[in-house]
Amino acid sequence: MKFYILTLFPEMIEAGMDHSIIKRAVDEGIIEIKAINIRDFSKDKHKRVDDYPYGGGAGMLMQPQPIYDAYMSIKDKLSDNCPVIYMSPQGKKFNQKKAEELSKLTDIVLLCGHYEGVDERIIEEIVTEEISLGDFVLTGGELAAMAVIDAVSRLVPGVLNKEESHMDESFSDGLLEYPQYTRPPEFMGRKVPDVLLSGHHGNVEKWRREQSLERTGRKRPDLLEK
Ligand code: 4G0
Repeated sequence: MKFYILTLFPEMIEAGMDHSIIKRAVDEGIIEIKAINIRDFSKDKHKRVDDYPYGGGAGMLMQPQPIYDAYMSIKDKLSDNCPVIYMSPQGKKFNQKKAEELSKLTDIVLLCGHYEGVDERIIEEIVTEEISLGDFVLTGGELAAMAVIDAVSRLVPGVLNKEESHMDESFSDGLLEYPQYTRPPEFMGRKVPDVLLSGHHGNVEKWRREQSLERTGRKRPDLLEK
C-alpha cells in the first residue's frame, strides 16, 4: 500500500513516520510513504504558494497551481480508483470503519492544507473526499494525515505482528476496552482484581465483558445507543 502526501512540510511527515511500528512496516516494504513538497511546484520567483482571498477577509489561502502541478507529477503512478483525501475540519468524521475501508486500497493521496485552507477549485478539480479527525483546528493538515496513515497502516496485513494484532477486537465490537493490568500485583496500594489472578478463564471473560459494558455506558454512552 502506498501513501502520497501533498504537503508544504514533507520533513514533518518523514520524521513523524520514522518510528516504531510504521517505520518497521516501511523498512519491510509492506507500506510506502512518499511526501511531495508542494513548494517545489511553485512558479513564483520567491517560491510562494499562498495568497490573499478574493473578496477580502482574514488569513491566506493556498493557491491552486502548485497543488495541481504536485498532484499531476504523481498522477501516472496512481491506481484508477485512487482517492484524493483533503484533511480538513469541514470533512466527514474519520473512524475505524473508514480506516478499514481505506486499508483495502493500493494507493491513497492525502492533501494537507495550511493557513485557511486551499482554493476551492482544487477541491472541485482533484479532491475526491474530505476527512476530518474531529471538531478542532490544526495549523496544518499534516498531523491529521499522519493519524489517518497510522490508523490505516496498522490494518494492512503484515504491519502488526502476532502480539500487536490481538488488540483490535475492542473497537470492532463497538465497545470500549476493559481495564488491563500487568506486574506487579500491587502498585501504590492498588491491587489487581482477584478474578484476573484466579486462572479461571470463564470468570475472566465474564468480568471483562461486564467491565467493557459498564465503562462504555459511563464514558461513551453514544456508542451503546448504536
Ligand atoms: C483546511 C484538519 C485545512 C481548512 C486540518 C485548516 C484540523 C483538521 C486546514 C482549514 C486542519 C481536522 C479552515 C482553518 C488545516 N485542522 N480536524 N488544518 N481551516 O481533521
